[in-house]
Amino acid sequence: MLTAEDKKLIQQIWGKLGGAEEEEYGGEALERMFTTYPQTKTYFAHFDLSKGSAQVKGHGKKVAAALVEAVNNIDDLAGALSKLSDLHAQKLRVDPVNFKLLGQCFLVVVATRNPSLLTPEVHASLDKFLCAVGTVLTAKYR
Ligand code: HNI
Repeated sequence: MLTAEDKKLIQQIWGKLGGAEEEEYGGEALERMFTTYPQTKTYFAHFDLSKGSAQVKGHGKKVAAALVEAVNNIDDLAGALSKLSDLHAQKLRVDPVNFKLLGQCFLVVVATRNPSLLTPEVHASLDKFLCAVGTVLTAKYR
């Protein structure tokens, strides 16, 4: 459950990440996920997963855009992510454990690029937010 304080911190940090760079966060998070947790590559067998892959970058942009959409609709995550929730649950069938892995990688990207912004409080709120997104994307599994 995201508190009013969590929402404030999440919207603030997102405001500070910066547009162009933000797009790269998704790609870097994916690259880290594939390298650190190679089992996640099974879902992307049809992708070129080599270092610097344009396909991974392009997919990262889509993931980042979905996260921005979620931040912009933080009071209605289920509504904002409804279509993606259908896709991940009914078509892609990604095991829910993988959302935690991608979330961790995303946090590492934010941390390495913005060490001063990721205070323990922001870290905690961002972690809750990423977990909430994962919960919505896997809600229709049951
Ligand atoms: Ni995910 C497609 C967003 C987690 C595997 N995913 C998408 C798309 C978005 C997206 C956006 C593109 C939809 C479209 O084209 O209409 N994915 C997100 C978000 C998260 C997430 C916001 C969590 C923060 N996805 C994951 C995880 C996995 C995953 C953890 C597996 C490890 N996603 C996929 C796959 C596709 C996908 C596979 C289809 C890719 C393709 O283009 O074929």
